[in-house]
Amino acid sequence: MIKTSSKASKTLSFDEFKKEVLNDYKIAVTSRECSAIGRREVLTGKAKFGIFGGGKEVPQLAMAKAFKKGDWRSGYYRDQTFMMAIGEYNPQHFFSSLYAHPDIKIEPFSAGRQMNGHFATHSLNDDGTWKDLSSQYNVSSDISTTSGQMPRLLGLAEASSKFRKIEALKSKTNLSIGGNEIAWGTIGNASTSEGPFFETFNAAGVLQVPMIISVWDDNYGISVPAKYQTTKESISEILKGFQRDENNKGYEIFVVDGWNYTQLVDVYSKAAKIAREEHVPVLIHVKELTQPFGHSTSGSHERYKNKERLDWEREFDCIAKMREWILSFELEDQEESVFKLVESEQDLINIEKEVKKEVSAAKRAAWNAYIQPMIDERESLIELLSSVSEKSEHKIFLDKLKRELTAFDEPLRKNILTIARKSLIYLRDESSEEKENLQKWIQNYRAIQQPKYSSYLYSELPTKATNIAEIEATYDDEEELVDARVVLRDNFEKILEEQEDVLIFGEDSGMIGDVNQGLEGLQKKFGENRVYDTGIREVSIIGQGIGLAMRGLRPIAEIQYLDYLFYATNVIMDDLATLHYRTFGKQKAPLIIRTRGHRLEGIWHSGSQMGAIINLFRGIYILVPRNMTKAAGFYNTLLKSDEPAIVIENLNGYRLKEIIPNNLGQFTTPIGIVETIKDGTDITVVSYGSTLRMVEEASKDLSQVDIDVEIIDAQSLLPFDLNQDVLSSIQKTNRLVIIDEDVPGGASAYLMDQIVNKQKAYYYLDSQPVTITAKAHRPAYGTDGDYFSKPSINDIFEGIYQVMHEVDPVKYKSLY
Ligand SMILES: Cc1ncc(C[n+]2csc(CCOP(=O)(O)OP(=O)(O)O)c2C)c(N)n1
Ligand SMILES: [Mg+2]
Repeated sequence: MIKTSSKASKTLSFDEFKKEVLNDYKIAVTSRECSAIGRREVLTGKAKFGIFGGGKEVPQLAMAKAFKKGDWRSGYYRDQTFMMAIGEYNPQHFFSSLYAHPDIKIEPFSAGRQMNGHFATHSLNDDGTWKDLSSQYNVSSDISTTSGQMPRLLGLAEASSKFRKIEALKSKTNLSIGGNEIAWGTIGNASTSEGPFFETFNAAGVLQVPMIISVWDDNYGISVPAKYQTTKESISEILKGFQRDENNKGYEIFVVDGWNYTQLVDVYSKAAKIAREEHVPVLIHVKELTQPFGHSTSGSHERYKNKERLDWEREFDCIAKMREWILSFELEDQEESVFKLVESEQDLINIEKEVKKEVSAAKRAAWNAYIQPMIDERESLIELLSSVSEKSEHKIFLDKLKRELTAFDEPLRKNILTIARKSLIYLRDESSEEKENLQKWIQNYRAIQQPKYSSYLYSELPTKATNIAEIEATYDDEEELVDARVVLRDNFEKILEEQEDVLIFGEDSGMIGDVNQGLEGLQKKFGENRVYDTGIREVSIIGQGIGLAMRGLRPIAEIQYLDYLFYATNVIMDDLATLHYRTFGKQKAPLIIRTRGHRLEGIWHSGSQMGAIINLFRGIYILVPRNMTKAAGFYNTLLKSDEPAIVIENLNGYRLKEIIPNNLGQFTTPIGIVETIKDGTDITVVSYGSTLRMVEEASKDLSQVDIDVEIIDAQSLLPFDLNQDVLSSIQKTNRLVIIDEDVPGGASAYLMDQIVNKQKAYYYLDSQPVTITAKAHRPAYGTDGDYFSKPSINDIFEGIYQVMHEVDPVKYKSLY
């Protein structure tokens, strides 16, 4: 593997300098050759899609020189040269990812789960513990949404600031050496038009964190030129107001041409010094880049670039310019001897020829490694089909299937399995040992293949959150009733005392201790580095949390109200929820998102959109505690494990009274376990959050009319009821009502599917299962708005009564 040394700042002997430059040139040419051959692989059908780093090679060599072990990158799909230059990527990896090889050892970024150009390194050992992140290069896993890499970058940078400022963290040297690490962002010029870029940019200026953003500016975003993307057509021009000066902290801003190797090396070395030593954010606007192969394999840039631009791109191609520079380089010393980087052009031609051979060999090796196992698997199926067809009445059809399978020169698993599964249709009323072998083969094959595509959505380790057993809250003999927010506050206090890596932040979380005072006084006690205010910027609050968590800290990021979580949908859904899955379990971000919702009033503060949350955020635990003791227990559980979660506290529960436990910080609420809060015999009612209190109220009225409901608190929507306790309840009552305040078809439909289909409660139901939900519209404001929008106690009573009326219309006479 080729690798740059990172000695740019040292004076090199000429020989060393020459070696480094030629090695850099070789990396750039290797990267370009990969792009060219990669494009061909797609156009000839061996790969589905390709997006490459052509035209951006030279600045990435410079960035790689300044990038040290312990540093982090959060970038995008153009960075293949950087990845090669730091030694984390080679041509065989390149082709393996193009083919989507589903083996993490061969395609180390995502085991083929992501399209090519989405880079990552491994942060975790096989047992889930952190690797020594300080002594390795760290690349946070890329996502495809343009600028989606920015919010996380903020947290990756902020972590250095925390490791530098918080004394107790200084011993965690596997995570950081005194906060000396830089978080490096890369982004395309056009993607700077996105909100997450501007939000992150401003936040990093406020926080003064060691972050360097490189903008690779090729003047286009696919076909759309800068004049439609950026005011004044220049991101550095419009961000000038962020430049620091004597009076104000801010950014250091550099502008450099992307084809100027020596200037780039110089700028990157200066930028790194500023960020690393002073913890000042830096923008490097890298201009005059090109895109020699167009945006991706989906189209050709000749469609939207005129001849003048195409000519310019050929002339200013960064590798062509670097080549010119190498050829023209001459250095005279005092004795007037002349030093050259190459004797003649032939030296470079030799490098270029060697690269072509190497890349071509790597491509063949990657393809063979990808295809050979499938050819072997096909052979074993053909054998099985042959033996089964000999004894079958449907030999003609089975032989046809066999011929179809043989006809695939390069079979995929889809082809193999499709034929295998079809064959069972012909064999459905036959029995033979050969058929049994075939059935076993199919089941075994699926059991081996499916996890390659479906594993690691959540942790699969013994430490996973759902394995943390319940520890019940315990109470003094003289029970003390307090405002429920005090339970939370005192529990957070215990957490902060006991776990020095926990950081809590959000809008109004610091000085006033959150809008409901669940953090009251904690900033004072633990300092501004542990409990702190942020700007109003939900997207980057979550990004901040992701980055901090990826670097081994335990952030609790607060989103003030549930409805504002949706500002951060992209970053939660695309980044946080997929991180573990998309890295095949090699990276994690155990971020806890704290928010408050349920039963708020009005269109903008409904706090009810649970259906959206559970469907968009698979990969994150979604917890809906009914009171603050349960909520505190969830925080305790989550901090004993290492997975991301959203905890939704009840907004209208903070001032209700709860008894303060005497084992704060210790008791846990189990994840994925429901709780039966009232036993009953007639009907099982499943609900969660604030609605439960109304269900409890309604159940009193129902008992007056001789209806005895069993009430189950779901508590945890993702995952739901791992022990199938709801099923046991329905086996007793034979009836089910699900109640929530989401829209019809929202979380109640999910619960219905879980209970009736997954748990198979339909076997035990004697009445139609019913959902009682809010209206389909956003809730109107005010008491009456709420009454007519969300389920009321009357609605709950009548909904349950109606089920019993249908069972026994004589006993439970119609109300209307
Ligand atoms: C949120 C989002 N919108 C649109 C796209 C589709 N898309 C992918 S790349 C791209 C252009 C990006 O241009 P630029 O940031 O300049 O990067 P370049 O490809 O030029 O290096 C677009 C529109 C996307 N991936 N994500
Ligand atoms: Mg661009």
